[in-house]
Amino acid sequence: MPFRHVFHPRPSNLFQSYFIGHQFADLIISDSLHTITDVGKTLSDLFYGRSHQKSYFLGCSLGGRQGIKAAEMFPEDFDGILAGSPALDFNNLQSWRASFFPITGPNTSSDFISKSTWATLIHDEILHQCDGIDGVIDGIIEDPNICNFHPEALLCAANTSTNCLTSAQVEMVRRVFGPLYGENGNLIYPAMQPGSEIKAAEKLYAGAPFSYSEVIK
Ligand SMILES: [Ca+2]
Repeated sequence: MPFRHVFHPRPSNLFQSYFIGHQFADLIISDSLHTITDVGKTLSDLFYGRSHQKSYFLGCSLGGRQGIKAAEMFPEDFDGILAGSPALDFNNLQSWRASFFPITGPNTSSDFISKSTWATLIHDEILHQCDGIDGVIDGIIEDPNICNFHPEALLCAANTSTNCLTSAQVEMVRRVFGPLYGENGNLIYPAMQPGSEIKAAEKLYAGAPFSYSEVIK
Protein backbone atom coordinates (compact mmCIF):
# COMPACT_ATOMS: atom_id res chain seq x y z
CA MET A 1 0.00 0.00 0.00
CA PRO A 2 1.54 3.34 -0.98
CA PHE A 3 2.63 5.53 1.89
CA ARG A 4 0.45 8.43 0.83
CA HIS A 5 -2.67 6.28 1.30
CA VAL A 6 -2.19 5.57 4.98
CA PHE A 7 -0.19 8.43 6.47
CA HIS A 8 -2.12 11.31 7.98
CA PRO A 9 -0.13 14.29 9.23
CA ARG A 10 -2.40 15.11 12.20
CA PRO A 11 -2.99 12.05 14.41
CA SER A 12 -5.73 12.66 16.93
CA ASN A 13 -4.14 10.81 19.86
CA LEU A 14 -0.99 9.06 21.02
CA PHE A 15 -2.07 5.59 19.84
CA GLN A 16 -2.78 6.87 16.40
CA SER A 17 0.56 8.62 16.35
CA TYR A 18 2.36 5.40 17.38
CA PHE A 19 0.44 3.27 14.88
CA ILE A 20 1.00 5.65 12.02
CA GLY A 21 4.64 6.05 13.02
CA HIS A 22 5.24 2.32 12.61
CA GLN A 23 3.44 2.27 9.31
CA PHE A 24 5.50 5.23 8.28
CA ALA A 25 8.75 3.49 9.20
CA ASP A 26 7.75 0.22 7.54
CA LEU A 27 6.77 1.92 4.35
CA ILE A 28 9.81 4.14 4.20
CA ILE A 29 12.15 1.19 4.83
CA SER A 30 10.47 -1.22 2.44
CA ASP A 31 9.85 1.36 -0.27
CA SER A 32 13.47 2.45 -0.13
CA LEU A 33 14.65 -1.09 -0.98
CA HIS A 34 12.63 -1.04 -4.15
CA THR A 35 13.23 2.64 -4.97
CA ILE A 36 17.01 2.40 -4.72
CA THR A 37 16.93 -0.62 -7.01
CA ASP A 38 15.00 1.32 -9.62
CA VAL A 39 17.43 4.21 -9.30
CA GLY A 40 20.39 1.87 -9.70
CA LYS A 41 18.93 0.28 -12.81
CA THR A 42 18.20 3.69 -14.30
CA LEU A 43 21.73 4.93 -13.60
CA SER A 44 23.19 1.77 -15.12
CA ASP A 45 21.07 2.18 -18.25
CA LEU A 46 22.14 5.82 -18.58
CA PHE A 47 25.81 5.03 -18.02
CA TYR A 48 25.97 2.22 -20.58
CA GLY A 49 23.51 3.78 -22.97
CA ARG A 50 21.32 0.72 -23.19
CA SER A 51 18.80 -1.15 -21.08
CA HIS A 52 20.07 -3.78 -18.67
CA GLN A 53 19.32 -7.41 -19.41
CA LYS A 54 19.81 -8.92 -15.96
CA SER A 55 19.96 -7.56 -12.42
CA TYR A 56 21.83 -9.13 -9.51
CA PHE A 57 22.23 -8.18 -5.86
CA LEU A 58 25.43 -8.75 -3.87
CA GLY A 59 25.70 -7.77 -0.20
CA CYS A 60 27.23 -8.91 3.08
CA SER A 61 26.30 -8.41 6.74
CA LEU A 62 23.71 -5.62 6.79
CA GLY A 63 23.88 -5.75 3.00
CA GLY A 64 23.13 -9.46 3.22
CA ARG A 65 20.12 -8.68 5.36
CA GLN A 66 19.04 -6.16 2.75
CA GLY A 67 19.30 -8.88 0.11
CA ILE A 68 17.13 -11.26 2.13
CA LYS A 69 14.54 -8.52 2.66
CA ALA A 70 14.56 -7.69 -1.04
CA ALA A 71 13.95 -11.37 -1.86
CA GLU A 72 11.04 -11.47 0.58
CA MET A 73 9.37 -8.23 -0.44
CA PHE A 74 10.39 -7.57 -4.03
CA PRO A 75 11.26 -10.91 -5.63
CA GLU A 76 10.81 -9.44 -9.11
CA ASP A 77 13.54 -6.81 -8.62
CA PHE A 78 16.51 -9.13 -9.15
CA ASP A 79 17.38 -12.13 -11.27
CA GLY A 80 19.61 -13.40 -8.49
CA ILE A 81 20.59 -12.46 -4.94
CA LEU A 82 23.84 -13.35 -3.16
CA ALA A 83 23.32 -12.55 0.53
CA GLY A 84 26.54 -13.13 2.48
CA SER A 85 26.51 -13.43 6.28
CA PRO A 86 23.08 -11.76 6.48
CA ALA A 87 22.57 -10.02 9.83
CA LEU A 88 19.18 -11.60 10.46
CA ASP A 89 17.35 -12.11 13.73
CA PHE A 90 19.02 -8.93 14.90
CA ASN A 91 18.15 -8.99 18.62
CA ASN A 92 19.39 -12.54 19.12
CA LEU A 93 22.40 -11.78 16.95
CA GLN A 94 23.47 -9.09 19.40
CA SER A 95 22.81 -11.34 22.41
CA TRP A 96 24.99 -13.98 20.78
CA ARG A 97 27.78 -11.50 20.13
CA ALA A 98 27.64 -10.34 23.73
CA SER A 99 27.82 -13.95 24.95
CA PHE A 100 31.48 -14.42 24.03
CA PHE A 101 32.91 -12.14 26.71
CA PRO A 102 31.53 -14.29 29.57
CA ILE A 103 33.19 -17.27 27.85
CA THR A 104 36.61 -15.75 27.16
CA GLY A 105 36.80 -13.64 30.31
CA PRO A 106 38.84 -10.43 30.46
CA ASN A 107 42.10 -10.22 28.57
CA THR A 108 43.94 -10.01 31.89
CA SER A 109 42.88 -13.49 33.05
CA SER A 110 45.51 -16.23 33.20
CA ASP A 111 43.73 -18.50 30.72
CA PHE A 112 42.82 -15.78 28.25
CA ILE A 113 43.49 -16.87 24.66
CA SER A 114 45.35 -14.21 22.73
CA LYS A 115 44.47 -13.06 19.26
CA SER A 116 47.67 -14.56 17.90
CA THR A 117 46.87 -17.97 19.43
CA TRP A 118 43.47 -17.93 17.75
CA ALA A 119 45.08 -16.94 14.44
CA THR A 120 47.88 -19.49 14.50
CA LEU A 121 47.62 -22.47 16.85
CA ILE A 122 43.82 -22.80 16.83
CA HIS A 123 43.25 -21.77 13.23
CA ASP A 124 45.95 -24.16 12.00
CA GLU A 125 44.40 -27.04 13.93
CA ILE A 126 40.95 -26.22 12.53
CA LEU A 127 42.38 -26.34 9.03
CA HIS A 128 44.19 -29.55 9.88
CA GLN A 129 40.91 -31.14 10.94
CA CYS A 130 38.55 -29.63 8.37
CA ASP A 131 40.30 -28.20 5.29
CA GLY A 132 40.36 -31.55 3.52
CA ILE A 133 36.67 -32.35 4.05
CA ASP A 134 35.86 -30.62 0.75
CA GLY A 135 38.49 -32.69 -1.03
CA VAL A 136 41.05 -29.91 -1.54
CA ILE A 137 43.76 -28.73 0.88
CA ASP A 138 43.66 -25.04 0.02
CA GLY A 139 43.15 -23.18 3.30
CA ILE A 140 39.42 -22.90 2.68
CA ILE A 141 36.71 -24.80 4.53
CA GLU A 142 34.00 -24.93 1.91
CA ASP A 143 31.20 -25.92 4.27
CA PRO A 144 31.97 -25.01 7.91
CA ASN A 145 28.70 -26.58 9.01
CA ILE A 146 30.18 -30.04 8.54
CA CYS A 147 33.43 -29.17 10.33
CA ASN A 148 33.05 -30.84 13.73
CA PHE A 149 36.12 -29.30 15.34
CA HIS A 150 37.62 -31.05 18.36
CA PRO A 151 39.73 -28.58 20.38
CA GLU A 152 40.83 -31.42 22.65
CA ALA A 153 43.51 -32.13 20.04
CA LEU A 154 45.33 -29.03 21.32
CA LEU A 155 45.31 -30.01 25.01
CA CYS A 156 48.78 -29.71 26.54
CA ALA A 157 50.46 -33.00 27.29
CA ALA A 158 52.10 -33.55 30.67
CA ASN A 159 55.02 -31.18 31.29
CA THR A 160 54.18 -29.19 28.15
CA SER A 161 52.94 -25.60 28.14
CA THR A 162 53.82 -24.16 24.73
CA ASN A 163 51.96 -24.50 21.43
CA CYS A 164 49.02 -26.08 23.22
CA LEU A 165 45.96 -25.17 25.32
CA THR A 166 45.21 -25.68 28.98
CA SER A 167 42.09 -27.66 29.87
CA ALA A 168 40.33 -24.38 30.70
CA GLN A 169 41.24 -22.98 27.29
CA VAL A 170 40.05 -26.12 25.52
CA GLU A 171 36.71 -25.74 27.27
CA MET A 172 36.66 -22.06 26.29
CA VAL A 173 37.19 -22.91 22.61
CA ARG A 174 34.57 -25.65 22.77
CA ARG A 175 32.01 -23.18 24.17
CA VAL A 176 32.92 -20.50 21.61
CA PHE A 177 32.04 -22.95 18.82
CA GLY A 178 28.82 -24.10 20.48
CA PRO A 179 25.30 -22.75 19.87
CA LEU A 180 23.84 -20.24 22.33
CA TYR A 181 20.83 -21.50 24.26
CA GLY A 182 18.50 -19.63 26.59
CA GLU A 183 17.71 -20.55 30.17
CA ASN A 184 14.73 -22.65 29.06
CA GLY A 185 16.82 -24.52 26.51
CA ASN A 186 15.59 -22.65 23.46
CA LEU A 187 18.09 -21.87 20.72
CA ILE A 188 19.03 -18.19 20.71
CA TYR A 189 21.63 -18.34 17.95
CA PRO A 190 23.50 -21.06 16.02
CA ALA A 191 27.16 -21.79 16.62
CA MET A 192 30.09 -19.78 15.33
CA GLN A 193 31.52 -21.46 12.25
CA PRO A 194 35.08 -22.83 12.36
CA GLY A 195 37.37 -20.87 10.05
CA SER A 196 36.05 -17.51 11.29
CA GLU A 197 38.42 -17.33 14.27
CA ILE A 198 41.06 -14.98 12.83
CA LYS A 199 38.52 -12.23 12.25
CA ALA A 200 36.30 -13.06 15.23
CA ALA A 201 39.23 -12.88 17.66
CA GLU A 202 39.80 -9.22 16.81
CA LYS A 203 36.60 -8.14 18.53
CA LEU A 204 34.34 -10.92 19.79
CA TYR A 205 37.13 -12.82 21.61
CA ALA A 206 39.13 -9.73 22.59
CA GLY A 207 38.38 -10.06 26.30
CA ALA A 208 36.13 -7.01 26.56
CA PRO A 209 32.34 -6.57 26.66
CA PHE A 210 30.69 -6.35 23.26
CA SER A 211 30.15 -2.67 22.56
CA TYR A 212 26.43 -2.95 21.78
CA SER A 213 25.73 -4.63 25.13
CA GLU A 214 27.43 -1.74 26.87
CA VAL A 215 24.83 0.60 25.44
CA ILE A 216 21.91 -1.10 27.20
CA LYS A 217 23.44 -2.16 30.50
CA1 LIG B 1 39.54 -27.03 1.51
